[in-house]
Amino acid sequence: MKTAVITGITGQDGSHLADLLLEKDYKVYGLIRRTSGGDLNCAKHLVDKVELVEGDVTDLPSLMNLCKLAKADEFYNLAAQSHVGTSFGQPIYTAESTGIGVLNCLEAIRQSGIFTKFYQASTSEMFGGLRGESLCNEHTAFHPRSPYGIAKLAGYWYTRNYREAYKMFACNGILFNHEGERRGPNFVTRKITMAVAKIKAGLQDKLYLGNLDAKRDWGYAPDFVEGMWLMLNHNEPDDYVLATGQTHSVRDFCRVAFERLDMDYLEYVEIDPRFYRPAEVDVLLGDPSKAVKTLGWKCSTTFESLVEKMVDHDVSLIPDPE
Ligand code: NAP
Ligand code: G4F
Repeated sequence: MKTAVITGITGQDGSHLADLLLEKDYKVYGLIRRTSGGDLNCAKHLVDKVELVEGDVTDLPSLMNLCKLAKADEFYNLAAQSHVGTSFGQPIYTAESTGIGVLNCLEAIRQSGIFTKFYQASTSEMFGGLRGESLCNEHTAFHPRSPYGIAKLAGYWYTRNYREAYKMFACNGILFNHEGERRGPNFVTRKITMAVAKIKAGLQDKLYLGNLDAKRDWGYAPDFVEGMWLMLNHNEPDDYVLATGQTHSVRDFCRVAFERLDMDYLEYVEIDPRFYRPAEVDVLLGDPSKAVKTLGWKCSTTFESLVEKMVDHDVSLIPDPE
């Protein structure tokens, strides 16, 4: 039986990854933060299936404790302050959790002396958008546009440095946006699909958004966590882009989501400048050819079916008026 550690297990990706590793018969340890409310968010269904250990990626001793306890074959670092907009308001905390947190994980593994493969949740935000090229791949120059993107870029380089300096099996997954039924409510896709369900049920009147013209390469989260596992189970450590190779605007997402319930987004969506960002990433579009060719990775979900799955799920959460 293989053993894995997941930081960020209460989030969208961490919970999907835990489901995948449990299916593969792994023993899974998840790092959780102590919160006043004790809410496990997306990990509620995992309580009896995985070992949950309290700690924080900003706290090296808690990570060393976890490494010694788990003696893991694989360590997936998914913990981060992951909201780009929030990172402008909380840049220091974002640097500590999203950037230095990666260094803490790598040091904890190195100091434990146990051979553990490491996955770092890097991001397309490091590219900062398309500038001249038609899509981004592993060779595209980075130009982050937010404190989040900058912190992630530090994490990317820490990971590469530990691979080169200490011969660690350490990989960066440079993942483009991926969404789904467990997406946090403050990310634009879930904010839209939750609003669509509530508006249809008469529980909400309007949906207030920021930049409708931003374009993202949106895939389905369960496809992407499979790619994380493939990276750590390849024979050589390396860095890979995971993306769908298609891009759509926030406006496109609204149109398809409202149409799913026979509504016209133009009647409900209003602009609130509070949701604009001080610096925007206008267009993201990724080229996953390396992961497809080398790892056999594929994404199975189209943009339209992603939107439909999310809307249908949020409709199912609306309580029956009876
Ligand atoms: P998410 O839903 O926001 O989950 C973030 C997780 O990190 C939560 O479990 C959160 O725990 C945990 N966390 C935050 N700060 C922490 C800290 N200081 N110590 C320990 N845990 C902490 O994010 P996601 O969408 O699943 O993304 C997973 C990772 O992939 C993130 O690193 C994100 O930046 C990166 N990424 C995501 C995407 C995407 O499109 N989803 C694309 C590229 C990269 P709490 O529940 O306690 O808050
Ligand atoms: O859903 P978003 O907040 O995701 P964003 O900024 O692309 O970041 C996500 O994907 C990254 C990978 O590329 C991850 F690294 C990161 O952790 C996160 O998962 O915003 C998407 C777009 C942006 O252009 C934003 O300006 O939607 C635009 N937008 C328009 N109105 C909005 C809103 N975003 C949010 N969150 N809320 C709005 O009301």
